[in-house]
Amino acid sequence: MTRGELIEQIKKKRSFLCIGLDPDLNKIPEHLLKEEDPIFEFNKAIIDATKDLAVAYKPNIAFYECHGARGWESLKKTLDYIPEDIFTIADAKRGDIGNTSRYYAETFFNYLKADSVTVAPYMGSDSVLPFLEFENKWVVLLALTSNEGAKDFQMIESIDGEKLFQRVLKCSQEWGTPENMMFVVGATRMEHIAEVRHIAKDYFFLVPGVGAQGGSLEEVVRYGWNKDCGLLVNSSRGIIYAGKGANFSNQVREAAKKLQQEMAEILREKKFV
Ligand code: OMP
Repeated sequence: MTRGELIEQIKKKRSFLCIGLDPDLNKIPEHLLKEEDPIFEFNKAIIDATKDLAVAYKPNIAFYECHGARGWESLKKTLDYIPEDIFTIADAKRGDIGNTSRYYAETFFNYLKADSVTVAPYMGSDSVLPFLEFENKWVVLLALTSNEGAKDFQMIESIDGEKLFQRVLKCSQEWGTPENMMFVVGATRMEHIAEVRHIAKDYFFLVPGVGAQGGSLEEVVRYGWNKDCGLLVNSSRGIIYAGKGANFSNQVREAAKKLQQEMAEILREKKFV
């Protein structure tokens, strides 16, 4: 998917919602456990209930890989099931020496056919560049993450006062462009999101941390908005586990709709739609 197509979807759906598909067999409704592929059935119900509200889905690979070959099968079926006009993010946080990264990229782009993959910048340019060689595919690069441990390395300052995440943001703009790279910026790091926007003006941010991790949509928009919206706000547990029992997908839809309506209001206020 191109950047223009993504912006078109945001306008059309009046939403910049990304739903995280992080299925946990201990949390999904019990009746699904009888199905041959409970994870796929769970995801399918969520996609059916929310596909008019979300502009992106983000399956986190950990929740599939832990089930071995069956998990990969569920992941592939899930990605194949997501409608073409919805942006897909394979949340795998990969990155390795060049030739290895190339095969990671083939896995997520050619085999799974995801639009994008999350990549860790730690190993530097040759670990990221192979992901950027695929037409209409995206790197979602970790810049400033939402977890507590983000401060351990990402906040380290060099002698001239530049923090590591700032260096990542500046340096990586020599590798990718706003057409094929986004940055992960956690919704729990509000004190820095404006700084990130200042360094990466035209880029989309994937913002996880709203919902279960306590981040605020309003603040994300206040500090992270750009002229093209520039935001994909993710919620995983806050949406996918909103419902219980046989009709769980009704409550899932309600939870997604609540966020989408807040987004629609913001887009209207910003005169974006
Ligand atoms: P919830 O906290 O359940 O909404 O899930 C957040 C999702 O975003 C999980 O799949 C995390 O792995 C992912 N995530 C973060 O929570 N923080 C980050 O800084 C980066 C990510 C990510 O790359 O998506």
